Amino acid sequence: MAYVGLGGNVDDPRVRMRRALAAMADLPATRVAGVSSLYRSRPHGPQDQPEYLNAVAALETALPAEALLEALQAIERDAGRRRDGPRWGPRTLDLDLLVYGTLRLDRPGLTLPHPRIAERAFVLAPLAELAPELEIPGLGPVAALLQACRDDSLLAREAAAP
Ligand code: A4P
Ligand code: MG
Repeated sequence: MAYVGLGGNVDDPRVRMRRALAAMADLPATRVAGVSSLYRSRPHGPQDQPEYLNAVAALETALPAEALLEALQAIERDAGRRRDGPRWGPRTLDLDLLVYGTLRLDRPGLTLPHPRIAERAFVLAPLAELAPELEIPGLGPVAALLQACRDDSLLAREAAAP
């Protein structure tokens, strides 16, 4: 199972996430096996930007990790994502490959698990909701990571899915 983090904070991120989920479901040999609730969070990075919405999706896929990341980047582009803004600045749609099975990888274009998982409550909370028993390769159980995470950016869990 692969887990994808969805985030955005401008131009109606909820609608963009819904479209991104539909696009992921359309990828070859791929099924969206589950989606977390939406979470509202304060921005990590520059504070002079709107709140974020975040969620996590579980994908069952036969695509290799590199091909999956490329496909996610194509979906970001289609959502109008511009890469010329400041790092950690506002974005219409950010898709991060959080976990890909038990794979551990450290390549120039792809690190797995995603390097900043453990310090981000807006990733750990939806991930733990979706897969409470998940072991994050090299890091441990998601529930323990969430408990140990001192990030206070998480504001609320919305009732609805994206
Ligand atoms: N890359 C390497 N490993 C991965 C991976 N596992 N998943 C490379 C995705 N990408 C990976 O990413 C930069 C490069 O990382 C890619 O070229 C890819 O080859 P990017 O998406 O182009 O750039 P980015 O997203 O602007 O930078 P970065 O450092 O990935 O930012 P993050 O970590 O995605 O953070 N605050 C809240 N509350 N909620 C958020 O969702 N998101 C960000 C973006 C900042 N603050 C936030 C949130
Ligand atoms: Mg990213």
